[in-house]
Amino acid sequence: MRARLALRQAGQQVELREVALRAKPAELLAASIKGTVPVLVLPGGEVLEQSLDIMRWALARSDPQGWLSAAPEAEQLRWIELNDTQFKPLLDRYKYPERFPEASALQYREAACALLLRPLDQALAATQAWIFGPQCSLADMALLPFVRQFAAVDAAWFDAQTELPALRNWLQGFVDSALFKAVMQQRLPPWAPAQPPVYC
Ligand SMILES: N[C@@H](CCC(=O)N[C@@H](CS)C(=O)NCC(=O)O)C(=O)O
Repeated sequence: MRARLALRQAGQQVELREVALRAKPAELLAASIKGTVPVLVLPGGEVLEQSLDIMRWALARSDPQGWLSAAPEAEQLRWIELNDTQFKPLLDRYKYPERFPEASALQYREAACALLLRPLDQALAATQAWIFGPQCSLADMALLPFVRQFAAVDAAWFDAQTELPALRNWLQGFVDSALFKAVMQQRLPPWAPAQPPVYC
């Protein structure tokens, strides 16, 4: 999702190949043995295997709203690293507590709130807009898809969280945005070798 958001924001057209993770095509594994998505194969043969690298590649080519320059890179990376290395594992545990029986879903949810969502709400309350100020940043777009997933685990609970008003507002703005809607609308069936190319 975040790679797709950045590609679209940057107006970079790439061929999209949807992957069913239960049936990874040989072409995916040939490009990237890691077998995770997303993977971007560049015309020169270089392969980008991390969503964040794809975001940066796209925005380095065109960044019409200045996501990269909205805040110093180190400050943006602090939020992104917290999300990717600590919040994402808690999100997985909150989503699938049966796979992680060491704690309960509610304990994982509380840990995720304490780690990321409350600090994020405070940052957003201070700016009344995006994480760093009036301008959307790479960090906002790198985090939003994960916060959206978190909210969706128990939407009724999330919507009742009056202690996270700025965060809820930020998420709602994203869900309502033309960029998010455009990416969501282009949902594809899994790619097969004979399929004609589909571009974003
Ligand atoms: N750090 C990687 C994480 C990628 C990742 O874990 N992707 C998941 C899907 S969202 C995946 O491909 N998992 C492989 C699998 O479930 O077999 C990135 O952001 O690109």
